[in-house]
Amino acid sequence: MEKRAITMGFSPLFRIVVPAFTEINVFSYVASRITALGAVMVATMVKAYLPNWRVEVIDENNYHGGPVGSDGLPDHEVLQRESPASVVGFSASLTSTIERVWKLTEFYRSNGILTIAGGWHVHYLPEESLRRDVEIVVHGEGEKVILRVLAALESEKELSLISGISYIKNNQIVYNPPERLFSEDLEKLPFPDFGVLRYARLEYFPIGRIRGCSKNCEFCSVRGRPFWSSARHLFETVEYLVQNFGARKFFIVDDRLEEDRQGTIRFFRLIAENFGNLLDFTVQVRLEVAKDTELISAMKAAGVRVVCIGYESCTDEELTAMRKGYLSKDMIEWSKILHGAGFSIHGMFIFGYPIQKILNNCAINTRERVRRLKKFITDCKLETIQILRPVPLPGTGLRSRLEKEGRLFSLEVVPWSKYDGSYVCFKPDDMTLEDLQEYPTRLMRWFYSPMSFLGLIGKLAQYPFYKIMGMQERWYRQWRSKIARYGGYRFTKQWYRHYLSQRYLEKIRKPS
Ligand code: B12
Ligand code: SF4
Repeated sequence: MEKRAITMGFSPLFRIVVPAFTEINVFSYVASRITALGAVMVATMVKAYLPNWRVEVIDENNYHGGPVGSDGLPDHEVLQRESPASVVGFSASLTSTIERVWKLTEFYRSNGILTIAGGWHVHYLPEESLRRDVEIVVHGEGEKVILRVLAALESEKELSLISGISYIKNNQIVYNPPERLFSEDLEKLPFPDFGVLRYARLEYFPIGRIRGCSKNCEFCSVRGRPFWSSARHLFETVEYLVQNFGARKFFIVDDRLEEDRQGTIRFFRLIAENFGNLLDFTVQVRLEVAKDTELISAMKAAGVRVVCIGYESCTDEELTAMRKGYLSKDMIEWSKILHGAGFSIHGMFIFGYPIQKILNNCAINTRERVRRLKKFITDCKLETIQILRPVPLPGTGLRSRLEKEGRLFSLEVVPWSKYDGSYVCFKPDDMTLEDLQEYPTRLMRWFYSPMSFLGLIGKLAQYPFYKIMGMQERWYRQWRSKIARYGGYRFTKQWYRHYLSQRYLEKIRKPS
């Protein structure tokens, strides 16, 4: 496709779809209250710079009150009948949602609608989507590229002049690489306009300042030299969202706040000076941040309530194989420091990282792994946890390693939709298939036990005491984590029932 004519009325509609998680997942709840910042940013740009276009974002994970089909998912036939889109874009970062993207592109394309997709999954694997009804793949940041693509389509100009896209021409893939994955001038981007969302209810507003990451964890697909906007730009974004959308709770999506330490401290100080600690921030940081007293106190003063920490493992061998960049020695101590500063910790773990071949036949007995992890989680007194299996995501060192060793299940056996951390996707080398599939769930069920309900009742009963002592804030923090824990219990139970009904292990055992 070099040129593509599209049906455009007087004011064409550009719809962006954030595809549904088709599997129940530990993130399903939060996804129904937040949205994808990337999709909103791309839509915001179109709204700001192409005034003849109308734009909307349908987030299928945060979708309330819109038309739904018999599968319970948004009904795009009705959506299209109600407001016909000329071009439909897809947020295709998450591998686990790519089959849903293909299902929808098939529908739209068969109706003559042009389809575009952007995000990490299609960036690494453009061809499989281009061969399945995605007409244009956008690589890297989409804000500027989308303006060029829509303008070219409108005037029927050639796409070959646009960098950062790929498409098919004469049955061959044409790839025009982006100049770089992340731009230096994030400062010039408009504030995210969440008014572009249709049928969504936002509780957490995703915001961000830093893109890219200078670390190199083996399991992660985020690559690219990091760039950031100023602290003031993010502060003004918060002000804008408070004033225009009544926002109170924010999730800072930056992978590592510490990437620009000075800017992050400045941002939190600006927040504290102007809002005190009235707003509520959830952030992602690396555990070593505990050593940084200046950053910690700035975060505390600004109202950071929850820190999400990718612990990944408590075992040195696994941390080494993952290229995590630190060992287990100080991890419990650092967690204590973060608790001491008043943060709730959401601990993220990967169970059963494949280490045997990469670490010269080093093996740890599965029961020993389980014992160590339970002890570690108890010692760290984590408020909430997630324990997932290693996922060989496209573009990661982990995937290439397992691919070379011939250990990946084919996509016929384990389709992309299972790449969400809840399912084994490769043949383990130092434990059985059953252990890798079962133990993370058993650990989750151990943590989120039925006793969590009693914990909730107990906390409620303690309220008068905390009030008399003037410690309501502490009580509230603990109350929130009890609620989260009870929610975790209910989720784990529901997920396990769903998992058993699929007979997953039987299916993947067959071809091995
Ligand atoms: C916030 C976040 C979440 C939120 C998602 C909220 C939401 N609805 O989006 C939550 C916490 C729910 C989440 C969950 C998970 N996540 Co997550 N998450 C992120 C994170 C940290 C930030 C994403 C973000 O907002 N970035 C900022 C925006 C501005 O950038 P962007 O999204 O890349 O968008 C730009 C471009 O991609 C492009 N673009 C994007 N969409 C579109 C659409 C069009 C039409 C166009 C033209 C362009 C375009 O333009 C955008 C603007 O420049 C990323 C890491 C990262 N740095 O990307 C991981 C990341 C996306 N997550 C990842 C993963 C794997 C998961 C989980 C599976 C858990 C896990 N095992 O780690 C679960 C998903 C559960 C499931 N069912 O599968 C991976 C995805 C890799 C992959 N191939 O799947 C990432 C990349 C991190 C990693 N470790 O590699 N995640
Ligand atoms: S896991 Fe976090 S620190 Fe590691 S490479 Fe990915 S974004 Fe960077």
